[in-house]
Amino acid sequence: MKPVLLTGASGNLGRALAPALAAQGWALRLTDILPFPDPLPPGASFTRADLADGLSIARLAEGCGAILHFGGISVDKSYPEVARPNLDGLYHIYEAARREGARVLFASSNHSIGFHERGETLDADCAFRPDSYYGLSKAFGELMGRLYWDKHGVENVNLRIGSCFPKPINARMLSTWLSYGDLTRLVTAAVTAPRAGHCVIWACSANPASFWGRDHRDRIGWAPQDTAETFRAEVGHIVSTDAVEERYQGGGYTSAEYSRATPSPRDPFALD
Ligand code: NAI
Ligand code: 15L
Repeated sequence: MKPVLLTGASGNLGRALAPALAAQGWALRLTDILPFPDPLPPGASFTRADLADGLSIARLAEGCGAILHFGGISVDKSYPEVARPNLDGLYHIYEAARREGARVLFASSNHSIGFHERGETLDADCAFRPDSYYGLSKAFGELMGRLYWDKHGVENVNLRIGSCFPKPINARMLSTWLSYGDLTRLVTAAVTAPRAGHCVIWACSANPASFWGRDHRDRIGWAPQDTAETFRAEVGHIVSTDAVEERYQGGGYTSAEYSRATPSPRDPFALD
């Protein structure tokens, strides 16, 4: 198996994935703008680099069979803060993948579709409804994957991650939670599947309260094994007092800096 490049290695998900994937015998190249805070897993190397530096990303990707792109701004921030790492950085990742013939796994987010209402069950081909500049950068990333597959045959698996934390911390996460174990199995399936093309996966555990329906998981042979339901008694009562936050799938990202005079009408045929 060729080496695998993992960006965002020093972040929460990178630090969970690095030892789990190394334990499977993968040769990992870890990178982040911040130092890697843990002992290096066996077979892994770490190089500090900025995603905005295309030459460094190109060098790091040399000879790699897959790029797990988890680096960048991971929360709601201003446009200038998001643009370089999440837009320019993504371009550097895709250019490197094109040169190397590598498959890209992109850590997309539910915030690319956050302004869909919670009562809807969405399929993966639903309209993008970003709830922030961050969510917009994730929609851009998924579309970058569409372009590079259609034009250059660069395979890419877009993991539209819900909430990936050790456990759910509020009622919304009973719908959106992804366990670290399910994430590791998802990444493994996405890298090792014989063919991926361009696909989009709702990256959440087997949550009965999920907002999400059909996607391309059968193509890579992944099915989640954990469920947020185990935590219902612990967190099911934890809701906010903000009507906008509670109405939309993206939660607090939708209500942040919300300045619309009247809420969007519920009628899907209204001019909203
Ligand atoms: P995180 O913020 O802990 O990790 C992101 C890492 O990217 C950080 O270590 C940071 O130093 C690095 N980074 C930021 N700017 C960079 C730059 N210019 N150059 C190089 N590295 C840079 O986020 P987390 O939770 O680990 O998420 C990982 C990925 O998964 C992110 O792309 C995030 O958007 C996505 N995601 C995570 C979700 C979650 O629930 N944890 C949900 C949806 C998406
Ligand atoms: C995300 O995209 C963020 O990276 C993460 O920090 C959480 O806010 C998550 O979405 C969520 O929606 O819970």
